[in-house]
Amino acid sequence: MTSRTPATARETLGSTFAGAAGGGSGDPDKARDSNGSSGSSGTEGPTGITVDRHLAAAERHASLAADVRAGLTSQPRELPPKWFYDATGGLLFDRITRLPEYYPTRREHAVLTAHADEIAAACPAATLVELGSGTSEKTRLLLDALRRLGTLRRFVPFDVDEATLLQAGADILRAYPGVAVRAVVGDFERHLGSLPGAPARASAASASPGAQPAVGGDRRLVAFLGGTIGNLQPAARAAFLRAVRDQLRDGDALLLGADLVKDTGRLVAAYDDSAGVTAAFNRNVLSVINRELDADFDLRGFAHVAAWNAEKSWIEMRLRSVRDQEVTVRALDLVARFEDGEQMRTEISAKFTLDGLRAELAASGLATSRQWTDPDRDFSVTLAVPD
Ligand code: AVJ
Repeated sequence: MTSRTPATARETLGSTFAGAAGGGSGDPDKARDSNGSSGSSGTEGPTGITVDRHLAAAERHASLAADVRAGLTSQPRELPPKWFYDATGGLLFDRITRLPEYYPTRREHAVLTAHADEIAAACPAATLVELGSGTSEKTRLLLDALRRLGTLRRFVPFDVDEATLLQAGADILRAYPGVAVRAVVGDFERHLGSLPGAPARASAASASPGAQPAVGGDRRLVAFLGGTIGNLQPAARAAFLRAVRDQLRDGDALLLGADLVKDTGRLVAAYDDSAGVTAAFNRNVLSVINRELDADFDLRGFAHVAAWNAEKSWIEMRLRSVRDQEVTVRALDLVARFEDGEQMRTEISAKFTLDGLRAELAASGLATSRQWTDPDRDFSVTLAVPD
């Protein structure tokens, strides 16, 4: 794909992905300004996929370089989890979701299967936004419910990985004729302000966030599923939730999937499966760095570690150097020496309580309207609205 700088690039892939009902070239979105700040119109027609890029390839590369430099030169060393997800990482994560030990995906699926119609009734949205959408599989349960209700008009998948987005968007377009797909390539910690139909907050609404009513067909349901919120540290979670809240108007809602605290043995097993898929997923971040930054990590030189941090209430994944070794990252002109036994953290996955979630949401200006779990109380889904 073309990479354009610096802000948003938009492209309508009408000819490639034209929907059955659309004819492919008449998307009124195409004429809008690149920040999507013209608000939602009542006339948007179903067409192909529109792509908003907030993260051009060059910027993504610079961001990876900065993260790796900071992570390898700090003590203890640490890499952020967002770089797991290249094509291989995406496939490995897909395999993780089907592992017997990895319960979150199945449990969340069960919650959404049981309660999608209630969710849709509570927020009869025209637009479903999905943050960190990946392959958008669970999304279909929500799309189906909104379609049954007759309110669904638009799907907005939001992800860092453009290839995944386009694939998922094309699948949805085929399965839901008449629904417009507007994909957003971005980092949900940085580019939330550019959701389609977002209020022009900078000028107007800072004094009364949430005060702009989401009239009728404009209503948005913003889903953040899978427990990905657990990848963020508490301060980053608060900032993220506040940023979401600032995008929500009256009538809009956030649907948050979050994993719950449980037996430590089950938690650790979910991140250290017997087939070694999670270990391969963990080491894959080293392959990404090797390829993108011309580094020479030997993947056999690092062992997978999963540990429960009770004080912080999160699972930590780490990579442990199995010998003294030296790694060169040529693109950064950096040599990193690892001691035998040294551990580098690669992910946190926080686990929550139902009360704790409600309190965190409230602290960010979000009132919980409904909260569901699976029968075993393994995983939670919370619906929250601007307070
Ligand atoms: C995609 C962030 C929800 O934290 O459970 C799975 C990622 N890491 N196994 C999680 C993951 C190891 C996953 N999230």
